[in-house]
Amino acid sequence: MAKQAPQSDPAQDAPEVSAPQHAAAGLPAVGHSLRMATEQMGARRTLATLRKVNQPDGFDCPGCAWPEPGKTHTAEFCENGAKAVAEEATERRIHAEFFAAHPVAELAERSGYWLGQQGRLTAPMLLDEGATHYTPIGWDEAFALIAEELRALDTPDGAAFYTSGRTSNEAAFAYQLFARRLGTNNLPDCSNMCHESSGSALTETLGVGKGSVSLKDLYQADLIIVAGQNPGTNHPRMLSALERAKRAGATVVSVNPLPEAGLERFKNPQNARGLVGHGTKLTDLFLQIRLGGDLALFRALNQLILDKDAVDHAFVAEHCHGFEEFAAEARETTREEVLAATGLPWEQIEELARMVLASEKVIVCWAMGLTQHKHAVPTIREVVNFLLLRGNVGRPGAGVCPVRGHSNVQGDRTMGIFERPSEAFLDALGGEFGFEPPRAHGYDSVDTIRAMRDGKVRVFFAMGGNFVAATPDTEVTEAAMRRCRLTVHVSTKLNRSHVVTGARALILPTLGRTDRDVTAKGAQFVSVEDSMGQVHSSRGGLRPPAPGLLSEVAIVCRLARAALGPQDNVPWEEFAVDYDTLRDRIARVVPGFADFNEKVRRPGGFTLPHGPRDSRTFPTATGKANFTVNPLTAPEVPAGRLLLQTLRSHDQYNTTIYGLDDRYRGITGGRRVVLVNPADAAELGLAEGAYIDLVGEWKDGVERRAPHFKVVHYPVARGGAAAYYPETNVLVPLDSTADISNTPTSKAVVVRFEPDSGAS
Ligand SMILES: Nc1nc2c(c(=O)[nH]1)N[C@H]1C(S)=C(S)[C@@H](COP(=O)(O)OP(=O)(O)OC[C@H]3O[C@@H](n4cnc5c(=O)[nH]c(N)nc54)[C@H](O)[C@@H]3O)O[C@H]1N2
Ligand SMILES: Nc1nc2c(c(=O)[nH]1)N[C@H]1C(S)=C(S)[C@@H](COP(=O)(O)OP(=O)(O)OC[C@H]3O[C@@H](n4cnc5c(=O)[nH]c(N)nc54)[C@H](O)[C@@H]3O)O[C@H]1N2
Ligand SMILES: [Mo]
Repeated sequence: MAKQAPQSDPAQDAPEVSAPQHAAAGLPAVGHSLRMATEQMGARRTLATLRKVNQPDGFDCPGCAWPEPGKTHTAEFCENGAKAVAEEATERRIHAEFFAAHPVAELAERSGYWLGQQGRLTAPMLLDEGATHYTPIGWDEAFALIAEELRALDTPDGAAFYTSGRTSNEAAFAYQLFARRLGTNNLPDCSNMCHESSGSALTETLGVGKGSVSLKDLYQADLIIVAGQNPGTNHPRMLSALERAKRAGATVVSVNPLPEAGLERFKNPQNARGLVGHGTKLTDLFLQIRLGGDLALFRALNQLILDKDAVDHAFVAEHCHGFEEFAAEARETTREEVLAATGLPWEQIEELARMVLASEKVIVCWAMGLTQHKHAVPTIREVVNFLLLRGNVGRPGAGVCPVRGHSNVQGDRTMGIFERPSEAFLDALGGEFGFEPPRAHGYDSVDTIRAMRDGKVRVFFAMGGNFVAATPDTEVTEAAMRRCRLTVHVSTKLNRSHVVTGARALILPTLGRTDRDVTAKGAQFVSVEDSMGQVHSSRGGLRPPAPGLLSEVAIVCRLARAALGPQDNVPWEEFAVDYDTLRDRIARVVPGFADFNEKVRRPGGFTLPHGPRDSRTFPTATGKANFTVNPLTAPEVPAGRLLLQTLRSHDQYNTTIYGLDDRYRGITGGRRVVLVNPADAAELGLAEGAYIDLVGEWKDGVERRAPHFKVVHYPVARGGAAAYYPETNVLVPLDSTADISNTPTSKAVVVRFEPDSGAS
């Protein structure tokens, strides 16, 4: 078995466990964020930077995609936003000498945490064929080298262009245009591993693959169900919105296999009561569901609504399609199936149903706990059935709320980062630039790995992200990357994907959100779209980490010119220096962006149109909102095994590790822990504090092992376990993906426990 670098150094990974907390944020969060920020940035830079986060004249927080409230507080950021900012705005630097001192083979032994701590990348670097070290390369030479490798391909489909969700609208638009001018739709993105299931389910049922609510709707809702999401860590500013909703009378229900501190109680660090008091109780009802039980839960609710005939018949008759087929199936649901799949007491489901019936306006929020299962798409379709039944789409205070992850992941998709673009989008793009875009669908993230493994993709290019660490089946993926002719990463920080390379590799450093972006045409700004379809500008203010660093837009445009040649009629040079000219093109290609340059300059930006939300028009195949029939399924777990979900700790941003603590869950000083219910632990003989190996089981019979995890007895729902991503990605089989969306099943891996084989 190939040896892998762990995310944290085994020698320093010594987790300590104390009781989990029951409230999030408050004074400790403020202290924690300021300490991490000043460590990285120094006091003066910390103050100057954090003051500009999410302010109308400042930059969009690179933390998450939660929207900014209209009237911003002086400090519209959160503990984890501050950490994300500090990670980027750090004063540490990686220069060419660093690469001269550290051979790639040595860097490949380092943990992801260590790599990330070395600082911002400052110069383009090349790892040449057979070389042991990265060496400096000029920008033009780097672009010429990529162009040469692209030209050597038999077909443009031999290249794949990955995007992580921090990329701005402007850079994303230029990037997809470049890929399509080259002739490929191979535009995999992080969304494929994230909310793809939401997009698939919502596009089919409502006609728009995005959420239908605004912050105002949350404030007006009677009932908010938060399923499969840990906002205390991953979307801390959402807690302020939930707090405000509660003040206005909303009931909040949380559906999760874990009691998550942030959802239980919130101490708002932006007011005195939150800083020192007990905070606000957020969750009125906690349903501790089994992993993968949500389809059954929503089905049971739907059956209860049908039984009581509490259906909004007028809405269903006017706006929906497929009600009868759906209702016939839902009426057949048996209580036994629901209890087995959810593990919930029936009384709790009835209690939730009573809340639903007492509520006029209902919102369902969700994230990875729903999207990363084999039956994720049917589960989210059932959530839509649930909302449609009582007319909870397209009216104030109600709707679907998939809570996005990366700060511009939604905008990137709007800009055309998609391996399966619509014909309408391609027509508009081709019309604007006078060419025939490729029509064949491209590879998503999982298919890109398969294609690299099979020798079909030979050039892998990544606009941000950390592909080898974020994707499943780490050993398969790393071997696939190594088969490429060339791997290229446009990055702000060093990560694992820079040291697991093709025959040749390039690191192209770039500006981040917090950096000032000045071109020959003066200061530029970019734009992003939040989780609620609000588009606004983002302008960094810090001196860039090195002179001569290029923005993502400039990198794409200069590469495009090098690869497509002087005869290409797209004005790449103009785009690279004057982003207004790019925005003018976006305005003509992407629906909802008319007058982009004018609207993006309004304070707070503008909201994209959304048919279901704005006028109850549903651009689906039937022209109506579609009810769907979703056969009831739940993960099966053989005796003596548990179902493992891979989730985030409080001190990480996806594959970027900020620290070794998971404060709310009471874990400090280490990441190699597995949370197991004490009753399951007793049955399986897993003593608290014992070290074990996690061994994945899947139908292909391949052994996947993650060694040396400490057992923590924790109140997780029975039959399930939890451990951190990306240490556990080695356990997720490449071919174990969600039906329809092809998203890796990161929340459902069958594991058995074997004696500890030692630290790596
Ligand atoms: N600080 C910080 N912020 C982030 C990120 C980060 O890493 N750090 N990542 C960003 C990104 S890209 C994303 S996508 C989001 C992720 O945001 P989340 O989706 O909140 O992230 P996870 O840690 O994967 O948490 C999944 C949650 O779902 C629950 N869950 C797991 N399986 C099930 C299930 O079957 N049913 C139900 N009902 N619940 C389940 C888990 O117990 C956990 O509470 O956060 C974004 N924001
Ligand atoms: N097992 C398991 N696997 C998962 C998940 C899970 O829950 N469990 N979650 C999945 C999800 S939801 C997601 S979104 C993916 C995340 O997958 P990715 O988006 O690929 O991973 P990140 O860790 O967010 O990428 C971090 C890197 O991005 C670069 N970066 C940061 N900011 C910028 C910038 O402004 N510009 C550029 N060019 N580069 C930048 C830095 O070099 C940093 O090292 O992982 C997925 N993988
Ligand atoms: Mo994500």
